[in-house]
Amino acid sequence: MTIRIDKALIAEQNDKLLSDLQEDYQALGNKLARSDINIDEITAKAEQFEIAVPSWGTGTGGTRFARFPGVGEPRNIFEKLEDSAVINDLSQCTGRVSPHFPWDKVDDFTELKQFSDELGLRWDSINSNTFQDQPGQEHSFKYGSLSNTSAASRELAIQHNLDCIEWGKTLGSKTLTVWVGDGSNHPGQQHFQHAFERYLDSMKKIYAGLPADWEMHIEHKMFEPAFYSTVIQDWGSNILAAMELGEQAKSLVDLGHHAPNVNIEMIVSRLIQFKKLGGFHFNDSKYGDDDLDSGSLHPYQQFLIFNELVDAEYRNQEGFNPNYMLDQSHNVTDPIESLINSAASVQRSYVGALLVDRSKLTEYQNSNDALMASNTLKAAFNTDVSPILAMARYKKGGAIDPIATYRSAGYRSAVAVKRPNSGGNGSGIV
Ligand code: PSV
Ligand code: MN
Repeated sequence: MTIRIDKALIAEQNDKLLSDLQEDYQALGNKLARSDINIDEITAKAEQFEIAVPSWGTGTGGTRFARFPGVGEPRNIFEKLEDSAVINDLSQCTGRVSPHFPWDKVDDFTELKQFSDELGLRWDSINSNTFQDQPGQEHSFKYGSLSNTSAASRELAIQHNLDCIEWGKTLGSKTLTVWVGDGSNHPGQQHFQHAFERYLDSMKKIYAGLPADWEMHIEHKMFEPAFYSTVIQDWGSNILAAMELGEQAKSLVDLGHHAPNVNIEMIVSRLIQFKKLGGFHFNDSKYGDDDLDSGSLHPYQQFLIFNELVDAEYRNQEGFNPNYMLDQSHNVTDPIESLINSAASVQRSYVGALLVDRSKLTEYQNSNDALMASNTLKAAFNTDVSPILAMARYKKGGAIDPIATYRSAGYRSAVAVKRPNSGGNGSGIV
């Protein structure tokens, strides 16, 4: 039987916090009104904000050294969905789940769709996986998948992506996300151009199987598992591939997949300009693809990305409809808490960016007033929008304080009883 957070408990916890929230909301509303901002309009936008949860993020992650399984972690896609429902019940902005195949493969996708419907969840982008071999796999991906020198391995990788599209159709998804770890560890190991040609050739075959109302999102990553060169290592290779494939192919930006100090918000702007921004995998990092909780280290970078996104939204930029998703590895926290916190952190960046005085910013940019342009962004970033986020959750039936409510519900210990420690969650080290 599915365990949910009791609605009565959410209401009871909210009752204790509501009058303080109303006071804080009123105070923030008065402050924003002085800048001609209507707080209720901002809250209405916050209510519409959605970010998907990665199915694999609900399990405990690990490093290449070890994985320490969490208590009561989900053992299959049905249990991952149960946890996702809890996250959404409390946060009210994570109604979609992004699956990863074959990790989440089931025999009966109609049954899976029925189960997600019952939980009130929808399906986000389908992630294919050709970065590891499956048991008994006939042709290995050890030396790459879509760009492998072996035609048989390439065919297998192409077919897997086509299968993902079929499974996604049953689930009601509209996007296929393709990330490959193909690359090399030694200078000279791989002919750069030929590997990219083979990749494009394979991708064209997948693209040909894409339904007309689907998009294909290409995800680049600078390094890992390949440590010398990676076929789709940067946004340059990414957009080139997306342009070569056609309109339905777009680039996906995972925040942890760039060289250190790269200006990600500017990459976002370029992709928006050329109608190639497909979506995001949000996370944070200090050294590499650390997959830390969103906004835990660089909240200003996250805000600056949303500054570009909100700017495009307000300009009604053609072809602008990016998909937001978290892609994190939770090694030392309860994944449910991390995902709730991270979704709220990304939502905070969105709401903060809505507060930027854009006409003033344009004036300062045009008059080359660098200091005031920067201060205009900082004024929005430094505004504590917590009351707006809490009010948006409350109005949608979520928790004013989702972490506290989750902890008082005792969900983790309740599911631990029916989910004995498996030692693994099927997703390996993510
Ligand atoms: C690769 O590091 C990545 O960011 C891709 O999105 C994968 O699908 C995901 O992590 C899980 O390994
Ligand atoms: Mn990713």
